[in-house]
Amino acid sequence: MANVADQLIETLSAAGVARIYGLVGDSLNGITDSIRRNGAIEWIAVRHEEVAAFAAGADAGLTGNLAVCAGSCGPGNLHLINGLYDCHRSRVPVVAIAAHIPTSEIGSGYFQETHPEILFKECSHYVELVSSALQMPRIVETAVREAVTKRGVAVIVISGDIALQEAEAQRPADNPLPLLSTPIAGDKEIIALAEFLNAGSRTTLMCGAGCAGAHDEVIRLAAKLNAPIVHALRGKEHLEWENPFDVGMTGLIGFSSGYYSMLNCDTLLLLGTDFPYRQFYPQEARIAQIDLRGENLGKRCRLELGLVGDVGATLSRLLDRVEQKDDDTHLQSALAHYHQSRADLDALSTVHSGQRRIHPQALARVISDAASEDAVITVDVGEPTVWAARYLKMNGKRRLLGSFLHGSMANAMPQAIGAQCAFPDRQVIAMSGDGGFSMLMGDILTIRQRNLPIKIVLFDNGLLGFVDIEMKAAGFLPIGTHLDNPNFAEMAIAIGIRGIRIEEPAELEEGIREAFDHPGPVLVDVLTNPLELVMPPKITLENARGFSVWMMKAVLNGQGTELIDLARTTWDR
Ligand SMILES: Cc1cc2nc3c(=O)[nH]c(=O)nc-3n(C[C@H](O)[C@H](O)[C@H](O)COP(=O)(O)OP(=O)(O)OC[C@H]3O[C@@H](n4cnc5c(N)ncnc54)[C@H](O)[C@@H]3O)c2cc1C
Ligand SMILES: Cc1ncc(C[n+]2csc(CCOP(=O)(O)OP(=O)(O)O)c2C)c(N)n1
Repeated sequence: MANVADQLIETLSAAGVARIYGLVGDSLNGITDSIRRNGAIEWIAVRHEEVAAFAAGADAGLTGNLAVCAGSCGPGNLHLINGLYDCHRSRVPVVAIAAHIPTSEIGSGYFQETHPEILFKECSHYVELVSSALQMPRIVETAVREAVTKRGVAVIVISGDIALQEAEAQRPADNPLPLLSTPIAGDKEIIALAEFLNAGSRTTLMCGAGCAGAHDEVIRLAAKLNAPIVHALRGKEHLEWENPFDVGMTGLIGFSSGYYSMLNCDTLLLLGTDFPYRQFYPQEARIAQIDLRGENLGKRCRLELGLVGDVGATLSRLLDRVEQKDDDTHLQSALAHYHQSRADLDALSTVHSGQRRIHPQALARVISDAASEDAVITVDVGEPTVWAARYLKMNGKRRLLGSFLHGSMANAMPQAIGAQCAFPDRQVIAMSGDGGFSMLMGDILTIRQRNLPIKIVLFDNGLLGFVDIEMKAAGFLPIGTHLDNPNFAEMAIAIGIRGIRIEEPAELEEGIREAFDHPGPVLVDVLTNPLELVMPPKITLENARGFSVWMMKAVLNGQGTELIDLARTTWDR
């Protein structure tokens, strides 16, 4: 006789779920037992539930399919929360199973009691308590549809005793997944946008994650408008490659060419981006935006025209209505500026004979050169995000994952676990900070236990580096940023996986290639120079005090030469 847990698992399986990431516990026993008996879904056991949530998020983000994670009651599901915030903010479809204390004890301050419906509220579209077998399978089907349609997290809260109750007769739907269609802006709106663009003379396109799959349409539009293409970080993997209009990323860790291309335009079109830092948007330009979500239109800057629709589908209908521009002065200035910025950054990534420290820029470049054609690269929050943004070459097949919206440390290794489980034959590389890696280090044991051939490359600078520079730039003396690290390569060997330590610049290329050629899991502990993200010039203690680095209009270019003035600046500054 089927029980409620069986219905849950059967419904998830019908929705195409292949794996559930989690950590067992008494309150989950009915569900894990059902997974064992059902056999269609694999249980991926991790050492920390936060890892389960990050891994599920990476799985969903890469495959585009629904992914699932699970935690036992109280502390077990509390541990999921940070990872679920990341999934929710990154808009990947994830269902979380939050097991709950026995129904008879709810409200009594019982052992491990929490109120998951409250706790998960902010990091989900849907969180519902199953308190009767009669609610099933509807609650699970609704959770699936919420996660997939709205893109984000849905949480099913279920007590162990309910999971074990006999199921009611209601059969789960054969396929609970909705068929999604592509929203396209209407004719009237497309004509308005064409008129808006035709009226501009110095147009810039600012592109984000919503341009996934729209590479060619965006390039064709740029060609018609002679428009430089700036990207936000999450747009990098979709647009930077095979793009003659690319002028780099904007933002604190971006290229100054990205910033100036936006500042110096008279017409700005935002495509599938929710780039959050308002100080980097131009004040004077006329701005239009295309986004799937109407609520995101004009959220970060003053908009003249906002269109709801899919970028690719909307642009393909717009293109014929846009006039070909002749004047390419704006584009050429932007490209020249970009090539200079690119050359300056590339110079920081070369290895010279006689160099004593390994520059993290060089490490990132070597990773990019050695990674396979379709590698999945995950990057930790902190300086690894900076090096990835600047030195990883994308090609339309590689994928780049980070905690770009939630900004949580320790994401890279957990996301690599999800990526490798979803794609066992693809190369998966985690670019980890020493702080980030050690935060959820326990799950290197999951990598060993499952023999996942992940390449962990540790940027071992002995520092919580990104915060160290933030403290200095804001006029504080660094405190609590020093890390007294062990030899992580020896630790990996003791754990039972390949460990490689790289201390000298001359060993860098060979060490990374050796690691990437190794068929199993590897940890490469690379001692990198801690002092790399030089502070922008001219920022005095006085004007910086009280502001975070994020509030400054500055680009940390590694040479201490970029301060973006608050005043309007021209190309020949
Ligand atoms: C340490 C650190 C430093 C960072 N520094 C920078 C920086 O300097 N520069 C930078 O750019 N970022 C930086 N980031 C990342 C930044 O915080 C944002 O996450 C990023 O800029 C958002 O990129 P996005 O706009 O492409 O993606 P999102 O914020 O995900 O926005 C995508 C938008 O596209 C819409 N959309 C999705 N699909 C479609 C579709 N098919 N059609 C139309 N619209 C669609 C969505 O509704 C959303 O509004 C940093 C992050 C970290 C952790
Ligand atoms: C969970 C969490 N705690 C704290 C922070 C603040 N923070 C952002 S980056 C960072 C330092 C990261 O250090 P590390 O992983 O060693 O990378 P590095 O910047 O040194 O390369 C910290 C503490 C955060 N983003 N997330």
